[in-house]
Amino acid sequence: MSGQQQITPDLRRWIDAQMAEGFSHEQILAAMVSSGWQALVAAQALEQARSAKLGLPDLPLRPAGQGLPTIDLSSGAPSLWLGDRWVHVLMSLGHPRVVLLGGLLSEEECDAMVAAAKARLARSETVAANPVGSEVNAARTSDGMFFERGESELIQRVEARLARLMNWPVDHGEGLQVLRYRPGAEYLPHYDYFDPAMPGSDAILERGGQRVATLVMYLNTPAAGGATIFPDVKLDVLPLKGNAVFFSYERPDPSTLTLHGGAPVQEGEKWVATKWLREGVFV
Ligand code: PD2
Ligand code: ZN
Repeated sequence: MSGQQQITPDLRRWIDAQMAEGFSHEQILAAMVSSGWQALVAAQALEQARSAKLGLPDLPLRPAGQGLPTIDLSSGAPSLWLGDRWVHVLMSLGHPRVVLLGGLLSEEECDAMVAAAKARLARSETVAANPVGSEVNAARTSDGMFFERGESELIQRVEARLARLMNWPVDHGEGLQVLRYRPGAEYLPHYDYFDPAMPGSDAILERGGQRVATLVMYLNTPAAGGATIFPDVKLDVLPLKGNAVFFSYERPDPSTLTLHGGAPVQEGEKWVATKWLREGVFV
């Protein structure tokens, strides 16, 4: 099939009916793709239906294969309306592309995400003997878990807000990852993109292409330490509950200056939720 398909009223009605039947977003997307819809169009139609359900305006459609996640600061205003919440622009850097945001999540949203993640971290500790599906990451001494995309009303609400913030569809993002750092825990400097030369990267890249941007959201305020650091430009972002740091990388290359890490937590705990954005639909 050539050319971009159009989202028709019939398709929107069909998606609404599937959502009302209780099918998951993943199931609806898979059904659309297997009946011939282009993945990007299917993801955008689903995104529109999801926004309508939340009473939010439609996201502009993104031309396939173009551009990067972008926070539109062109209005020059210090706060951006994301359909359900104002977010404050605290700092913007051109290279590396970094934007620091204030008040992206409410106190209640942070607490609810920590509570939901804590229950799952505790469970994963009790099944630690079974390493299937677990990630071994020597550079990181925190504990982690993933929320499934759209798995709860809270996650849907936050993901829809992030899609608006970064002008990037929900389906082009991985599920939110939550990390808990205890005192002394850290994340050594790294790049979030996948090194295409690494063995096994083909399989990773098949699931939605490269990572192109990261949003780290702070779910609490540690008593001391735990900054997100960008050593190339000597930038330290102090973790404050509800705030977030966004950075994007147009190619998987150190010239993006997006080397970053989590400095050791000195006192208290640090909780973050990370959203990684992919070039294409992440499956
Ligand atoms: O927790 C952080 O500050 C941090 C630092 C570096 C998180 C990530 N990377 C990440 O989730 O990729
Ligand atoms: Zn990282």
